[in-house]
Amino acid sequence: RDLGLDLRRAIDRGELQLHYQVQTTVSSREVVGYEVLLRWKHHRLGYVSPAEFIPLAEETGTILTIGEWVLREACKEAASWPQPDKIAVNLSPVQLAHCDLPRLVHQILVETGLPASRLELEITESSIIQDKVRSLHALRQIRALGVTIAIDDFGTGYSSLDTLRSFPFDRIKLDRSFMSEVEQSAQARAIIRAVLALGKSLDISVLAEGVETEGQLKLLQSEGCDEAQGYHLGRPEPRRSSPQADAAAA
Ligand code: G
Ligand code: G
Ligand code: NA
Ligand code: MN
Repeated sequence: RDLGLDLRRAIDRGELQLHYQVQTTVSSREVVGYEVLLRWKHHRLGYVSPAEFIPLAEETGTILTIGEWVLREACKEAASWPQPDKIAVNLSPVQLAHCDLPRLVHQILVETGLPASRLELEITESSIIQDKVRSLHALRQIRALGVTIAIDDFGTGYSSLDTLRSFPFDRIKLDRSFMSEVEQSAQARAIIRAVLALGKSLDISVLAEGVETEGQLKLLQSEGCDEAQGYHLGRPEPRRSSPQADAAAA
């Protein structure tokens, strides 16, 4: 059967859902925002991983429709929250290459009433490399709206430093592969330290992804890392959940 066709119908069938994963400060675990993670509950197959259907959506072009839906739903949802937490939305390179993206982002912000400063867009290095001049132009226009831009999975691309030089990112998201090795590998620790120093000198905040243990969090704290995200702080969940609210309820 045709998964691509099913994906095109997924929005109308109500099979797409947004999950939210909390991002916190390292020192006091205050909420800094939530990353939106898309989930597809296929009517027969059950949950299909985004690692599987995002590439499919990119190949078929369906990602433009899906990406717009995600952005609109995420902004609508965040605008309804009692606290002005930030919402971070992943962007596909295909969306970035599409010329109407700055206009679409502007339109959705106006439509949903979400202040631009509460929206962050996460992009990977590879999405810039594909058509650099055009991508950077689009990113500058989006940033001029007051939306912040994070570079995702930092450290896994082949030209991280060149990317940082070309665009004034607001946040570096250090790839979770460094975190998984941090307690065993002096190299991983050295790289984290170097990225933190880089962030400080460029005045870009650094968020460590994939924090799964208290030990990893302690280590980040001793290295002076600002922010973190990972299963230890909160799993992606259908509704926004705050570690502080959980603590207060306990
Ligand atoms: O949530 P999970 O770890 O299964 O996500 C797998 C991959 O899918 C990650 O790389 C994540 O960035 C990506 N992803 C999740 N939600 C979205 C989305 O809304 N848009 C895009 N483009 N990618 C997403
Ligand atoms: O590529 P991106 O960083 O957007 O991917 C986010 C993905 O990472 C999501 O699929 C999410 O489910 C997953 N994720 C979030 N926190 C953790 C964690 O602590 N450990 C692992 N292994 N994956 C995580
Ligand atoms: Na991301
Ligand atoms: Mn990432």
